[in-house]
Amino acid sequence: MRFLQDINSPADLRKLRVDDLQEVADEVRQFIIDTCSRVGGHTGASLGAVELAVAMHYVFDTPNDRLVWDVGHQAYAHKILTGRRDQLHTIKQMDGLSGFLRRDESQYDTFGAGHASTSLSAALGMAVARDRKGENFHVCALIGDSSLAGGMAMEALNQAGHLKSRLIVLLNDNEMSIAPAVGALSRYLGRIKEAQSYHHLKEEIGGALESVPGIGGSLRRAAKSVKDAIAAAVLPGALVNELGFKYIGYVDGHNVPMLVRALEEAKKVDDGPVIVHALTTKGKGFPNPEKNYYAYHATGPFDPETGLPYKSNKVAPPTYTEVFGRTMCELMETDKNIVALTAAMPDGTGVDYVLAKFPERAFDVGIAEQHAMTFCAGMACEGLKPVAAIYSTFLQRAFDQVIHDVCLQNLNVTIAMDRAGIVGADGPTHHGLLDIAYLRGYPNIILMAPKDEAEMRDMMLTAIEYPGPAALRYPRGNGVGVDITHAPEKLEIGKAEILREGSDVAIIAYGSMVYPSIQAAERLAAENISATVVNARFVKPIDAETIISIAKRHQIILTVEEAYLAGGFGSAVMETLEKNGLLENTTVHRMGVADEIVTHGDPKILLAHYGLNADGIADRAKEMLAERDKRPGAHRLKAVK
Ligand SMILES: Cc1ncc(C[n+]2csc(CCOP(=O)(O)OP(=O)(O)O)c2C)c(N)n1
Repeated sequence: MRFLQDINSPADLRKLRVDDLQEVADEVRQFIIDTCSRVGGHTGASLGAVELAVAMHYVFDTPNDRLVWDVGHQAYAHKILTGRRDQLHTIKQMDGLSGFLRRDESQYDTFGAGHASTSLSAALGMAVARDRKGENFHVCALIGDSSLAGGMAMEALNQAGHLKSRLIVLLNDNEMSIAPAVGALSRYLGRIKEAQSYHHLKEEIGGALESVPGIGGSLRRAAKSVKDAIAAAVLPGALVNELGFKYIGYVDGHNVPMLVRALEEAKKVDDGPVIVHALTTKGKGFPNPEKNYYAYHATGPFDPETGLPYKSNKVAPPTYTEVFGRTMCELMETDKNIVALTAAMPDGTGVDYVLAKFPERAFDVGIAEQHAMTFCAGMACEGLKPVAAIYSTFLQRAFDQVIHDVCLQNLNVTIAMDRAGIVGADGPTHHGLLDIAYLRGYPNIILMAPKDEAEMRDMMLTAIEYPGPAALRYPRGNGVGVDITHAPEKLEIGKAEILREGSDVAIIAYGSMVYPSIQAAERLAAENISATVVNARFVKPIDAETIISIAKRHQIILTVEEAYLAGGFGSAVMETLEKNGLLENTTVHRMGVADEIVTHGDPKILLAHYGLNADGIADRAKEMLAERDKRPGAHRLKAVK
């Protein structure tokens, strides 16, 4: 590597000649491939944005000028160029670099990210603050074509055009989300590209016509007016004229000198916002000749020669996502009113199975969780049974739509929350730890979590058949390996399942914590401690009858959930006990995630940190018993038992 080992900050990059930058980009690309082939990551997304990162840090005086990356999953080159090259191999691992951007990781990460479509709003805020303070730095937001279609980005575009603040938007247009980009905006960007190639083509034709002896001039004039009429209809007039943006484009997003020139031009625009439209290829340089865009976006470790993932010999049960997708297909076979929906995550949610089997009854709405929910509400008004599969963390975006449009009107919408709980490597922006708390406090909706993939199938049917709103949460990763060959069955709503009867302690578990609780009970049994284990199934309506009867039979209750404790499942159990005057004689301990930011890293380690595994639960039960025995009058309590 000729340049990269000496680039320890963007200032080092800026000492180079423009002519050297393409080679720098090549070295950065190779570095990403080498590193990601060992540790995995958002390989394809980052490979597509290498030249953009090089050009931006060359043209802008970072960190004085502010670069704001949307999502931040594509920013590996940015990390490499901003002093984090030698830590890139730690990306997404505990105590290592974040997979996204974090203000506390680097002064070059001007705005934390992880969820899409935030960059324009944040950048506009910075630009307005700059203007108010009379400062003079540049603000440049980098956003992908799919994230640009997200509601927030559209709202920011609207305000940016109105405010006329100096703001540069670099549009990374690769025609891809994680799956192929969808929607009218994507088509519009396509039309801009077509129009401009048409422009070039027409210029060539025009030149050829002109050379025709005698009539060349008039032929050329006729061609020009036709060209203009067509071009006026399709060129980026809407953005430029109506929204108040200037437009520079399109630019080859893998040609650094061209990008440098375009961004230098953008810097000169001092009377309002400007869009630089760069065309890129996702996964550019990825060592796999076959176009496999799903794999390009993010990968595990792979063979750097072939680009193929390393095969694991382990036979694992299907993932919850896969079971969801396949079960949807089964249920849709018999009920024609069921439709499926994803917000830009077809493969991440299993809706890809449905899109393949029932293309007319499955929708990818793009990065538009808010729209997704209200779109479902509309379909439910007309008698369809929409099932929206959205990651728990991304559903946060659609909170008001769930409340105001779905729950308030008591509509038959099912929400399948994938990746509920600790997700691991993607970290704080992606953990799905809040959904119980944010959904539990409003009437009409029913909330459930399966203990395993078979129960998940039952819950899917239960939710869809329930005439009002229903949501189920399930974790990232593989099921527990139970038999899923039987047809889904409807569950009794609000009814828990007692899995094991004991007398010393009762463990009431929700969803993913049921199996670890059973294992904990087995460990306790080996030490002569007898534990009751309850699979709560529902947090709303909660099974008050079972909880009351458990509280009457046990002095010690442990609740266990893979979620934030505040407002969560344990809180619901406490409320039930309080309502029934049972708190006084019962010691309750809620196990879950404390009120702190959960870092990224191996989910097993993170879960263990919060005691959310068999050992942690068993240990907590023993501690509670020991505490009880230390209390005055403990012998009396024991005797009563
Ligand atoms: C609110 C939200 N929904 C979904 C996602 C998942 N997600 C991460 S990257 C991505 C695709 C982004 O596409 P684009 O903006 O075009 O950038 P590219 O990856 O193509 O560079 C999606 C859907 C997210 N991060 N945030």
